Amino acid sequence: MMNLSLPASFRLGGNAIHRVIGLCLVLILAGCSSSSSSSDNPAEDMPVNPGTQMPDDGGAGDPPTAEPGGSTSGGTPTAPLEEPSTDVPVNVPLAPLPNPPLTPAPGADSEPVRASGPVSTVREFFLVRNPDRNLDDTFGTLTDADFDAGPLPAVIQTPDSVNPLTNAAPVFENLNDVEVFAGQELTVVFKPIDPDGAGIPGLFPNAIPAGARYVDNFNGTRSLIWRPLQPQVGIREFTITATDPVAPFYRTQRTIRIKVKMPSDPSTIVNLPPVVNLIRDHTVRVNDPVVAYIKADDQNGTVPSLEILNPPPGATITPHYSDPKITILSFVPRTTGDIEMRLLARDADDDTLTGSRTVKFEVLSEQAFQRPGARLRELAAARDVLIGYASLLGFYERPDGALYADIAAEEFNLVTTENSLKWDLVNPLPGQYRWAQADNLVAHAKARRQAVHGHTLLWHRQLPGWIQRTPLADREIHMREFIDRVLQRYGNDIPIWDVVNEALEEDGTFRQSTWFEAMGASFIDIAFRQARLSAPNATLLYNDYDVSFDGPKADGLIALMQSLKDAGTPVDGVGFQMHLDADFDRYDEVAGNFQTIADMDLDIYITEFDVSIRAGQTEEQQADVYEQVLSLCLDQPRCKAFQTWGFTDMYSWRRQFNPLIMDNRYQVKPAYTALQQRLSEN
Ligand code: 9MR
Repeated sequence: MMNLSLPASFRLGGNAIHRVIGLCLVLILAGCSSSSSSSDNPAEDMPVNPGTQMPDDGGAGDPPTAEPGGSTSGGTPTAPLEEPSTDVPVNVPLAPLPNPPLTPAPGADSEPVRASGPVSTVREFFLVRNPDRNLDDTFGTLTDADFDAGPLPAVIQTPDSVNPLTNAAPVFENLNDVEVFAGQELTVVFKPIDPDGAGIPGLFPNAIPAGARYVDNFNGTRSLIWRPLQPQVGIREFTITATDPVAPFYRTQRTIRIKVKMPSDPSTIVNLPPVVNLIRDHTVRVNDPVVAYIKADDQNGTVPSLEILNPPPGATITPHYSDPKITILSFVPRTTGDIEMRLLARDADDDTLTGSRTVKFEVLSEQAFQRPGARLRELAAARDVLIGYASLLGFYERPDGALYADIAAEEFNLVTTENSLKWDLVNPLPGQYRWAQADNLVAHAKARRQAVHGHTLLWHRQLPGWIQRTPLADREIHMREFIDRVLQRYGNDIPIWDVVNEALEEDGTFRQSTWFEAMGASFIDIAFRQARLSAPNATLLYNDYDVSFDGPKADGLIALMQSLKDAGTPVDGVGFQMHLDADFDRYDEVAGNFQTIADMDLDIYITEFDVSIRAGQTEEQQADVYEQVLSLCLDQPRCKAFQTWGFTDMYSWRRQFNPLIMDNRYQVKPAYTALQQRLSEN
């Protein structure tokens, strides 16, 4: 294999597990700054202010069906490869994928079936759902033998700028694996120490077990407090990272194992009252079919019964096709006004234990949703720019699904798969595929003449547990097989793809990830090459956040794109996510960075635009940011699309900051009018 010697600073040296390697421009221009001044970091693993930057879904992320993603908790660390590749290959054709494949290709048993259950909307085609199968992820789960083998060693990440001889990595005091009986409360205290005495190391956890609390003790330590119940019996891992007080990207990661055992007397486990989930208040349109998925949950693992105390007239109640905890209520509101319902879940073992919730559906007339002026997609088409939104997973199973689908189709000519193509959803277990959500979205887009933007083939998040537990040496093939299978299915229907998402850290260095630790930076090149092979005509993008305005991350992006171009990697453009706040004003920097990317002969897509309204900020400020950034796109010939990350605040991942162009009741905000006006101007 022929390798190009890239500028030294782009080359990846040493063991990728133990080093965070900077990009050339970052090192040269920015001195490998470790600052992280992001305004809005949509990714999870921020070192500086752990805990404050977690993505806030506002409940928008989960599908209402019983098709949750796989575990995203860290898996069993595998032995690092001897020396990960340090060069990006140049114009090297990829070797054929192995035959037989490493994991089985999607088969007939993965094919979606026609949906039998009720849905809110979609008249143009038959909806499909995933086949009803048991998808328990036991692949590679931990055994007693793993637990008995003793604690895992620390993993230390050392940036180039740190000399371990003069600055020692943080250590954890008295941290061990633990055992607990279900029903008992467990407290694990994490005490990080800086051996140099330069201060108290920062701490951030990976994934916190459901029902556990991770608390700050305000003395430099944090605690994990957890009372596991029956469903949690087994062995799991909890990973925590300490950051050096002087160099925050100098990190020590420890993974502890927690063994949850069943007590000899199960009645010692507290029986918690059930709760009513999935459903909340909604605004709907008169005469639309409404379906409401209502889930009765019990943390003890039993299935509660559900009573709907005052259902709307003519409502039908249907069990869910595969999840016994979900009940589907369907009705068509024939008059405007409010509908209020009381929902009561009753414990299966003790019928005095109940949980309840009252929900209100506001039924408005058709006129209440009419918007003045021309639709955004008509205006955008006249400007030769695509206008897009990210579509909610399973929108057709939400109470307001009909309204959602109609407004989205009226306003946008491009739609991004917000969650429906993420790996944990599509391929939760080796050889098992769930295509229904994406199939439905693609069919809907076709029927409404929208192009689809595929998001995202490769990311460090929303990965199923099984892929994180695979040996490093196998990951390149797993990655290529996944890309190929998704593109084989959708390559003809989806013309634009985010091939690699968020490979850079805030300081412009490569992010430690399932992919980077196995292949070094060459995973990016390999992913693009595979994508080109599998979908030769698609537009292939690298997508990231906090790269539109100046800073080490933008420098890192530019260095990365230049290196990819130099290496002949088939990349066609950059997706600028742009999750901003309403006080944003760095437009000159954005225009400059757009131009730099355009000068590299790359297209520009504004992929995940939204503008949070923080304390003291106004909808007018928000509208101004929408207008200014749209202007930058219209003024830049290489800018092909302006895409917002959703369109109604109701389903925004940052719902509490109302970042989108319509409010929770589908009423237009000043930001909508600003886009309309700007698109109408010359
Ligand atoms: O909006 C998405 C949210 O519903 C998901 O729960 C979340 C899961 O990680 O991902 C959100 O979308 C992210 C996108 O895939 C990549 N860029 C950042 C977006 C916001 O977190």
